[in-house]
Amino acid sequence: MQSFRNLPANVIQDQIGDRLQITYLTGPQVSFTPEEDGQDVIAGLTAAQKTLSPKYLYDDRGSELFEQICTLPEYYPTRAEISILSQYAPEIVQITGPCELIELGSGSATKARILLDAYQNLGGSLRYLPIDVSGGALEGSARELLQTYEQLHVHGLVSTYGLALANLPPSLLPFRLIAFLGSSIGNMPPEECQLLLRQITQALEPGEYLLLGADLQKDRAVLEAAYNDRQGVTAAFNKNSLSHLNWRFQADFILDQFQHLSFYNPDRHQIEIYLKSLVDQTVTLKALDLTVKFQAGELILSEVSRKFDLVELQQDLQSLGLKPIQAWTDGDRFYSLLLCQLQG
Ligand code: AVI
Repeated sequence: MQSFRNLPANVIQDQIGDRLQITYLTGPQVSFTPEEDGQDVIAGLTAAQKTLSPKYLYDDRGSELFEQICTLPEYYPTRAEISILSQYAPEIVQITGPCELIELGSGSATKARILLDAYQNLGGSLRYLPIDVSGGALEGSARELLQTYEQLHVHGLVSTYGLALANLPPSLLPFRLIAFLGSSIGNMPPEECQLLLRQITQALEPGEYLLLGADLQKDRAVLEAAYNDRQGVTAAFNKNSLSHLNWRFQADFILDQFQHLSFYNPDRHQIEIYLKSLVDQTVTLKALDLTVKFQAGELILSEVSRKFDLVELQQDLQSLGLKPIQAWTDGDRFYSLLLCQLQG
């Protein structure tokens, strides 16, 4: 069994066979610890601009809907990222050499497979450390990977990113590459994003790598179509955060009384996603002892998706000590994968 630095006392280690180990850093439901449960909802729904954390988009149904979004004709980011990865993974691994692959937000590990294939072709040991808040998804995808890759060892960390980065097990390969894909960086406010990048720099040794996926600024029509798809899957995904609140906090949101609204804010270079109350209404969240009044037309901000300028992003990374080594984009220059190396 691995030894860790500064491990919290409630860590559960699960050793499954020789090639799979899972460490639960704060219990199976880390994003909803009893102490913080719902406090962010109270703060968000009582603020002048009503807001919900985007984490409420992702209960089981929300995660299924997000998987569907990734296949929609209008939603280009997933396809663009996979096409860049598929085309350039051999080049990425040539630059990094054999690396332990650490992935923040591993989900179904579809993209990790592309990198693992390339590392496998390079020869040597294959090690994968997925980090995800969902223990079930992490274990399921890890077991599938072990069937495909006979030489692979997986050590999953069920954890929030910050906690996992502060508690990475010692590397068994000379270098590590942290992959943060899917442009999830765009869903974080700038301060949170800076904090995560700092945590990444603290987790890496000089010479080690970050592979970052980032959605780029582009024509407004392309962006707005991607977040207002014709089949209404994004609308269902957005409204599902209200059913999530209904079951988690015994709330009584009536979904038909809210409408999905999403548009590009060119000043902030971000897609803003809202739920618009269609009528004057009062909603009760019993478990939080909270009653919220909505006026017809009032908006709840449920997600922001920032779009990046590649040059500015590279400068920001450089200023944190993450030297951009190479950036790859798709043919439309919609999306970018950036490989950075931590400076000494
Ligand atoms: C997960 N994240 C990068 C998605 C995005 O594009 O910002 C979430 C999403 N929201 C609506 N559609 C997709």
